[in-house]
Amino acid sequence: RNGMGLRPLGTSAAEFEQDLLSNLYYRRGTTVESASTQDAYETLALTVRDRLAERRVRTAAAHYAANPRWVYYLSAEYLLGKQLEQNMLYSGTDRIARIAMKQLGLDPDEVEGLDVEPGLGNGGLGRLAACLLDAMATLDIPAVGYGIRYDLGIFKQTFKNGAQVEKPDDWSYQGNPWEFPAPDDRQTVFFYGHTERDANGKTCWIPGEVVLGEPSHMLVPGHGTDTVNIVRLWRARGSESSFDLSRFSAGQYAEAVDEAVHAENISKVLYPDDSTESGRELRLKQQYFLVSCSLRDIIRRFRLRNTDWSEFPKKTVIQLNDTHPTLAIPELMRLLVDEEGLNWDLAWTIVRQTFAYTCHTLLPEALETWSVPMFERLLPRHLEIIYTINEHFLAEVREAFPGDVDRVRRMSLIQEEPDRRVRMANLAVVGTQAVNGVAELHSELLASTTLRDFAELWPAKFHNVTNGISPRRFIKIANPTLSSLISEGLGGDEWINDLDRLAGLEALADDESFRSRWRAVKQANKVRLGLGDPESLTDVMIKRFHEYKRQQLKLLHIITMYHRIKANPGQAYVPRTVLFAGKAAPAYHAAKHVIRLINAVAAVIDADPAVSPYLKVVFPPNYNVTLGSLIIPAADLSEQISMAGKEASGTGNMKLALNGALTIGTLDGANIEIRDKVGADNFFLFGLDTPAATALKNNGYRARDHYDRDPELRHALDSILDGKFLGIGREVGESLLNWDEYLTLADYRSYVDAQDQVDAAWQDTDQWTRKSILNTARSGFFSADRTVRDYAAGIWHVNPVKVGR
Ligand code: 26V
Repeated sequence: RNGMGLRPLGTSAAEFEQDLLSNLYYRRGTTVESASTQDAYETLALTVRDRLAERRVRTAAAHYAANPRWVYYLSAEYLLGKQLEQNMLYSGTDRIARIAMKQLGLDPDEVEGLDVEPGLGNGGLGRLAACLLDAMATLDIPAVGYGIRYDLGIFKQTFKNGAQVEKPDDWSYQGNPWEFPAPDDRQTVFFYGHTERDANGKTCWIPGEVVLGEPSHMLVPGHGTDTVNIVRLWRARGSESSFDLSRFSAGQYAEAVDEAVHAENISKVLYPDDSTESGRELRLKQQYFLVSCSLRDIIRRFRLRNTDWSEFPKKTVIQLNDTHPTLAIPELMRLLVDEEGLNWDLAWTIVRQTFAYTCHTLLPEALETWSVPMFERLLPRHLEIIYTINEHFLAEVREAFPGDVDRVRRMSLIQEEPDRRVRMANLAVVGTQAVNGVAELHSELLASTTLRDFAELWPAKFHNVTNGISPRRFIKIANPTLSSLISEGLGGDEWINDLDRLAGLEALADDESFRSRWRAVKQANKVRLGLGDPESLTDVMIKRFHEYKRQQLKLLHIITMYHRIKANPGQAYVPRTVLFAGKAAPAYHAAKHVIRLINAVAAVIDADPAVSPYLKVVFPPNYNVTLGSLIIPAADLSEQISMAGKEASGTGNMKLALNGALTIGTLDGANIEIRDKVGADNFFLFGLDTPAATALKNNGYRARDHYDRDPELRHALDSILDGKFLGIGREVGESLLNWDEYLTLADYRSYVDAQDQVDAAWQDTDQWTRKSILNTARSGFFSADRTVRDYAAGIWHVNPVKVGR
């Protein structure tokens, strides 16, 4: 019996089968004879979930007893990926669950196929949040993730005539068996209204709208440990007072619920633009909704064991995932000063000690700012608080840099020209004890360019924490056959929680039979993926579409190969399958033109029998964690070709290297660290580095010079401009030739030459396999476990809490 006086759940297939039957009957109200596949799926999910529940209860008890320092991760986005497979692995039920299902006459693959991915994020930032939660649980760090439970996740991408068409992603219309509703912990959130000062000079906010935040949570189990943390997601609801009773009684039913429907819009949909600031009021409302609910919940939890506010920063660190949750800084000031009656200076000391900020970009257009009039209407008290923070802060700047008015203007929390806006990144730096970038180059560039003034004022505040990925999700689960081979090679599976142990594979890189098995696994993964010839070099570029990431450059290379094959049809070429996957923001027209052109080029090549034996371009729609997990294990070549200085880190680059793909890449983001680790011989480097790219732009870059000088480039661009690809892509060609913001043409020759080296290397099969093994063997550093240890030691100063029996 466990601590709850309950019979422990069985660990045999027979017991699992009994529990399936019982859950099917009591939770779904049906029997095996009449169950639908959906009934079977929900029942399986509940039966697996039950086996984590006991660990969750023990975790909560251990955390309560320890009253530890907590990490609270605030993020507007989480890309958790499908839950079923992961939870079967973490609960050790994968084998018995399948046996039990077969015993009941169910097809495990069909049943498991109904698991859906909650797409509550855009890309790298959202997936990083999920990987860090996984690693925190695995390392027994007491942590809670807070986010928004969007009704509609990232749109579903479809293609119509090769163009991206977005469809809504109603991911939970069947319900979500992984979620625990927690209605007792609901919170009240206020918007609009005005502020008033009472007789004692105390300020209070008289709000104009009330919305409820309803929490539910999903389990975040650790791997190989008993810890089960949670991620708590908030959903907006109209408050009772938002139902207009007089209208309801007068028979105007629909009108009576208008306000409630309006309130529920707050968590209706995820904003799908990553890296361009949208500035919409609803997005600011989402951000404040997340922050207000989460902070009240954090304080509620603090008060379970503590009374004294001075203890708060000792027991709490709140990590801000980019600037999206930065309103937490003025919100905590408001709670401490207006509601708790602390004096300003004490409150500010507490606030600054509590927060830390991770920046995920260098693109100036991605730095969030909010128009002051809009901000003031929605959050009048927060604007006053920001003004006061700014006054104190600018006094500090003036003291440190007397007479430097331009610096004061640049560092102000308020932009004055051309219009008045609140600068969220500045607020995030001022209100936190630590700021970090996500790769070494990125952190250096933050301190030397984007946030330079702040780094000069507070150099010790700036840190680097290089991103990492969950080895559970991205090799153990995504690539089971390679994982088995690795475990066999290393004589155990401890490497999954201790990724540096992959170094033990180095010796096997020279073992002929190990190499041939390694190749066979890659081959089988290509067959599983089912796109293109498994014998061909599988060349993948999988990421959001953005001009700075330069899918256009990959496309120019493909067109160049096409022309070479057309010109010399008799020759032997290295057969390639080029795989693109990724979404473009719905309003990002330039990126959508690139998507359309890729699909057109794919069709033209497919229809050309002289070329199609050597070259195939495939573009499966709707890239997400699930599709990525199928593609990554099948990849031979990883395209990481952003303009140097633009990609903060990249994490797909790490997933691909870990799965034995070789990288062709620029000296950007974490590519630099990948190359350092795997060795320059096992990485195809090309292109301008950041100083050279910056210098070129400053000295008046002319894309057309490259076009004029390089006949192959000219041929490729001309064919686009002449409409050779179904008449598609003129916008892409013209933008490259006339402007080329991201130096695509400047890097073209170096890129194509590097691709020729790729072809040459591929022809030496043994050498290629050796390099592939070495990529895996030397990728241990990119485990999210290492990333979390870096945060824990350098920024959070937290310790693990072991969950006892
Ligand atoms: C920005 C915005 C701007 C306002 C509209 C909505 C929205 C949504 C998301 C974002 C964040 C974009 C930043 C991002 O995803 N950065 C990526 O973070 C990865 C994890 O650190 C990193 O590997 C990628 O290099 C970086 O692009």
